[in-house]
Formats: sequence, structure tokens, C-alpha cells
Amino acid sequence: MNLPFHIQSEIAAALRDGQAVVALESTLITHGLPYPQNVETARAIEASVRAGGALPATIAILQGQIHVGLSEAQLLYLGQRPQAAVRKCSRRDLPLALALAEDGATTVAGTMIIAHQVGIELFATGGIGGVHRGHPFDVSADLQELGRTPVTVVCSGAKAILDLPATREVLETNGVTVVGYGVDEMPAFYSRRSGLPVDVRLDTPEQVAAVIRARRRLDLRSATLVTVPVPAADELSPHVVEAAVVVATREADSAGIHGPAATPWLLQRVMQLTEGASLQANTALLRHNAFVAAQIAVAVQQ
Ligand code: PSU
Ligand code: MN
Repeated sequence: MNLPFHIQSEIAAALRDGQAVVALESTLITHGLPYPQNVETARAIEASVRAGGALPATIAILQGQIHVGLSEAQLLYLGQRPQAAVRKCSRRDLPLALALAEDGATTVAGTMIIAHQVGIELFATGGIGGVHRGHPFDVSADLQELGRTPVTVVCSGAKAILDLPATREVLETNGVTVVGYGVDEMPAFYSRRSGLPVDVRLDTPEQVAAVIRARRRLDLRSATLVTVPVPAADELSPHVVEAAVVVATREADSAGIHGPAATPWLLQRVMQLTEGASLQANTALLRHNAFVAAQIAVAVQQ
């Protein structure tokens, strides 16, 4: 087989030996945060995975080659590239980045595909994409991918800029098992509660590992979504978030921002409108989710 993967040797060895590995996405590095906070955050997330007992595998495309695990130099390179120079890669975009020898950042969807291809079960991120407010047909490819690629995505729910009730419905339609990790309702990204149901509440990595094993025994092709609330100390008030999202959404609509540009634009605008509080919540939940994903990865290997 001649697959276009460059797997860091430490990660390749871990996968061979059945050690815990956690995949990480790269869109939040290129399209989510400004330099140098993006690189600092990426490093902090990797450190959290290690603290949880697993190896981090940040996934990105560099000059048309898929990398599983980035060196310090590669992370810096990606973190300093202008957003316009990096293709944001969901399923449809992956062949383009490879064929055109481009740099590409993988979204939740893109990262799930590559993680599954190289045999990584756990993937940690901040929030998944979903149904956009006021645009019921602008549905993130993340929701399709969760219905067709059997990995476990650890996140804090869907991004708060989205239509969360509609996103919850599509998860159900697509056959995605939604776990609340230590919670009875789905978190709402920057805030701990959304009022939306989970399919089950689980409280330990071992309980989640049992669900993953059952899904594998059934050979289901859909994902397990583990939703973890932002740490209470870093939570934003739902009212503050909602006020910012309403303003940002109205502005995006009048500026005609849509498609793949919408999510990064809205998140950045919310960051400005909350004067950085959303950035603080975002980095805190990313680090916490990475730690939880590592613990689940360890439990799955036992
Ligand atoms: N984090 C950010 N900005 C982003 C994303 C994450 O700070 O743009 C990405 C995630 O990778 C997620 C994607 O998968 O946004 C969803 O975008 P879309 O709605 O175009 O599918
Ligand atoms: Mn979108």
C-alpha cells in the first residue's frame, strides 16, 4: 500500500504496540486562533493529552502530504501561514489538497477520516460543526461524517454560534451516539448547559470504553460523540454568549459570509464581542477535552 501518510515514528510505534493515541485537528490552528495563541494552544492541548497518558497526533496536510503528528517546526509553519493559504479540509476537500500539493487544515470531518484510516480511535476537539442559524441547509460536513466514520470524538458539544436544537436532531438522524460525560444534558460549548438531551450519561473512561467496544462488536460505521462541559471556572454565561452570537450572526448575514468561511468568522467575532472571554473558555475546554480523551484512549486499550 502506498498511502500518502507521514506518521511520526513515535506515533507509528504506539499504534503498532496498542498504546493510547489521541488525534487532534488543525483547523483551529489555522482558522480558529491568531498567531501566536494558536501555536501556544496547540502545544497546551498536546501536553494535556500526554498528561492523560496518551500520545497526541495532530493531523494536517503539508504540501499535499498528510501528516499524523507534527514536529515543532511544522506546527510553527502551519501556525504562521495566512488563513487564505491553507485549504480548510472536510471530506470533499481532502483529494484537492493532495492533488494540488497544498497545505490543508483538517476540520472535525477531515480529522475523523484520517484518524480512522490510520487506526486512531480517539479524537479531541473543542466543538463540532452543525446546522447554521437561519440557514437550515448550511449543515456542517461534520454531522455527515459522524454518521459514517467509526471513531470517538470528545468535544464540548456543537459550537454555540449554531442552531443547537437542529444540530441535535441531525445527530440523532445520522445515528450518532451522544454521551454526556458527567452531565445529563449536552453542553453548549462556552457554557455547560444547553437544555438538550444526551443519549446516556457516563461518568468514567471505562464506561465510555465499554460503549466503544460494543459499537465495534456491532461493526457500526457511525461515531461515538462524547460531550464534556467546559470547566465551571471558565464557563461563560449563556446570556452573554447568546447576545454576542445574535450580533455576530446578523453581521455575517448582512456581509454575505457563508459556507466554510462562516464558522471561523463567527467565532472570531464572538471573541471580539466578549472581549476575549470566549477565547479563555475555548482554550480551557480544549485542554480539558484532550485530557478526557486521553483517559478514554487508555481505557479502550485495557
Ligand atoms: N475551531 C475554530 N474555528 C473553526 C473550526 C474549529 O476555532 O473554523 C472548524 C472545526 O474544524 C469544525 C469546522 O470541524 O470549523 C466546522 O466548519 P463548517 O461549518 O464549515 O463545517
Ligand atoms: Mn458551516
